[in-house]
Amino acid sequence: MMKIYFAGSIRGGRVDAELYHRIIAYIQKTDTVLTEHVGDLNLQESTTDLEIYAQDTAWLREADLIIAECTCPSLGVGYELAYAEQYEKPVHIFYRKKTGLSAMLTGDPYFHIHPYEDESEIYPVLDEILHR
Ligand code: 6IA
Repeated sequence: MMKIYFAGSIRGGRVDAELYHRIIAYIQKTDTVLTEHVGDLNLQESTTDLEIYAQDTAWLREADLIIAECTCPSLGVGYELAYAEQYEKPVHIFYRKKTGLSAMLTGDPYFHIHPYEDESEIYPVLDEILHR
């Protein structure tokens, strides 16, 4: 069982929260998701930003790999991806082709980037990433 850090926008906007929820549930069929709250449809303010930062960076260091959905731009997710690269964790990024993605991600050959048109394309790629 791998420990997966799933990254998705929170304060950047919750338009894709349901999509995050479905991706997380799919990963959880075989693996552990450290960041289940990212797909929580009723996310509540519960702790301080200082604690969030300390917990999330600890989870990033603990994770076997990072999976991010980057269609909705998020400063926090961008920060997490750079942090994961510093710790040499494999990073897989999904985004909807029509919205485009920051050149700071597409231009960094370290990242595995998976553009898609339809959500159904995500799941077979996840199967490969998770060695199913
Ligand atoms: O800049 P953003 O908020 O969009 O950053 C989103 C990313 O930062 C996610 O991938 C999370 O891992 C992390 N993150 C941001 N906020 C939180 C949070 N609570 N709890 C855990 N991880 C977070 C924020 C409280 C919320 C109700 C606003």
